[in-house]
Amino acid sequence: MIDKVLIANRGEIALRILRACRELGIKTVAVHSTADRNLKHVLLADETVCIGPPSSKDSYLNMPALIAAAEVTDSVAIHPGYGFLSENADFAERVEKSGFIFVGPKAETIRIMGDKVSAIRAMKAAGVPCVPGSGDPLGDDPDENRRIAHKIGYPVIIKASGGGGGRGMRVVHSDAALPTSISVTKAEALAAFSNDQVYMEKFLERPRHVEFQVLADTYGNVVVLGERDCSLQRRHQKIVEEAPAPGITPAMRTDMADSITKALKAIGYRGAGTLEFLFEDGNFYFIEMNTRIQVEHPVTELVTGIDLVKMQLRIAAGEPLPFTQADIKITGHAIECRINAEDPKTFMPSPGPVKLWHAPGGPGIRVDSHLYSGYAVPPHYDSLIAKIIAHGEDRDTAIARMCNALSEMVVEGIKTNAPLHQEIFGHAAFRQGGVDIHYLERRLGLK
Ligand code: MV4
Repeated sequence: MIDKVLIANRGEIALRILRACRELGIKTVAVHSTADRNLKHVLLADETVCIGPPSSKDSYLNMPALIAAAEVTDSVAIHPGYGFLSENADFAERVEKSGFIFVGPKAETIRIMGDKVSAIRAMKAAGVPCVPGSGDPLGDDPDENRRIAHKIGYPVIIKASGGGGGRGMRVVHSDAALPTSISVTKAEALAAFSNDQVYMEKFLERPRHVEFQVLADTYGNVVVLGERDCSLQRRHQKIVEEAPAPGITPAMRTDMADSITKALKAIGYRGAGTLEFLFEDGNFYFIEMNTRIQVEHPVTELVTGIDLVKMQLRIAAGEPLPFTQADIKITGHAIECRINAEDPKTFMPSPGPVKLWHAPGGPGIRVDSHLYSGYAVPPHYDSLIAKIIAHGEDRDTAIARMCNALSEMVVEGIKTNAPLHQEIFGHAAFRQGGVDIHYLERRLGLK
């Protein structure tokens, strides 16, 4: 096993990684900004290194500081968590060139998936269903672009190849709007991602967001751990996620697992990953792949019984997967609520000292949080302070347990979005299951 892991992240995921390391007997190095000296995982780690001032750019995104911290602590591997440098191919490359193990796929794979045109090309070539689209990047000929749009049929969506996660996209409804939409998206893409490549897809009007979790080892073994429904979102920020996705049949799940496995073997994928699909009228359409552990990984852990973060570390250590696809069973239903330090009505961040924190508990409740009474939520980073995850034999049981948990939880001193969650769990459409990606914004009267 790996002797020592440097955790290149903060907050709840850094604590999650530290816990996985401890279970595996791996020593931990916590790196932190000057604003994060009192983070729970920093207080628990075997060693700590301050890597810079509060601004992420100078600390958690500071590659030389992270590599130097790995060097001075004799770390063997670096776990990037999610966000920050987790999907930065240059970072993965520098980590490996410096002689450390990057807990994730090869830099080359991260690069392919970071470029959405090449990601779609790789998946399509292996038979994964994709959205009807241009396939190739769009050129400068307006007549040719109009022909592509007609073949696809309006409405279409122009997306930046270097984008993803909702950044750099524009919906187009007519020939008249097409040339300007393409040139504006290209200009924005160049400014935001230093890459002006854009592509075109059919715009799906009311899809659900359903994503599949995968694990692959370094020996070509791939396992698909079912799917999650992450449709409940606002401004591309997920709020509630669940597994399995309502209405997805075992036959659909098996079909998807077959084509995903084939594709990931073809590209030599390694580690944990997530393939994002839009799901509409009974069909899946691949849109992008995330090459990191995701915020919502616990719902998959609860329905499969597999510890994804421990598996990431074991794969990085060169162990083969200890199970096959036939061993994977989906048991019951799990739902996650993301608790953010924010105003539940205005969504404005609400950092500050936590006067009191009572975590919920009871049957089927898991809490992933770095909060403690007396901790001050800094204003510099993401506002996620806790994930409440409820598991039960069926969806109704998971919902009932979540409602108990939300009503038990106490956070005093800062505002949280817990009241928004309470409201959502009262909605008949949510309780029914299978709402689309626009449901929450429609329901909040934001659209
Ligand atoms: C789309 C789409 C409709 N049609 N692509 C937004 C985030 C990025 N991952 C892809 N996104 C979308 N791509 C086609 N062809 C609608 C969205 C979309 C969305 C997708 C998933 C979750 C939330 C979303 C919110 C708005 C738009």
